[in-house]
Amino acid sequence: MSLITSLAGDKKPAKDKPETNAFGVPMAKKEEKQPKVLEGGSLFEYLDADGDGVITDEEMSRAKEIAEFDHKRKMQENEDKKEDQIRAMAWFALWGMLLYPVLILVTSIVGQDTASQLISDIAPTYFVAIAGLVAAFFGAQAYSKGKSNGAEKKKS
Ligand SMILES: [Ca+2]
Repeated sequence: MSLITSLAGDKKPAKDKPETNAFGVPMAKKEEKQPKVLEGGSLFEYLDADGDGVITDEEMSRAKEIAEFDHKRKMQENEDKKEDQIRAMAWFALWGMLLYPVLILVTSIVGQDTASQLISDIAPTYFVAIAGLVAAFFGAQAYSKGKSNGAEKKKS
């Protein structure tokens, strides 16, 4: 009995002594269940939507949802702009095709025979290139339309 108590007594003071690291500096006691605190000026302060100083799980997940939504909207806007750009380009190409013979006519009427000859020489290349461009445009349209239709059908 006495041996047991003396052993226990020996152990106790060692436990109370502050723990030191390899350099002999006492380490701060680690308290269990310490609340987590954001550092000052943290990037994630905005997550505290109601400003009560606590970032709840709900606030965290909501912020994630909002971020995802913003990202999706940005992507859609980008896609929209891209489509507008391509459409404008296709119109420009079509107008060019339409006005090309007129240009030849105008230069020949004005008397710029060399110019009209040069433009006529370029015409075959030009028409093939533009036809390819417009065909690619309509092809891409049909493809993406079919793809989005397919996705909608899969959803429903
Ligand atoms: Ca909060």
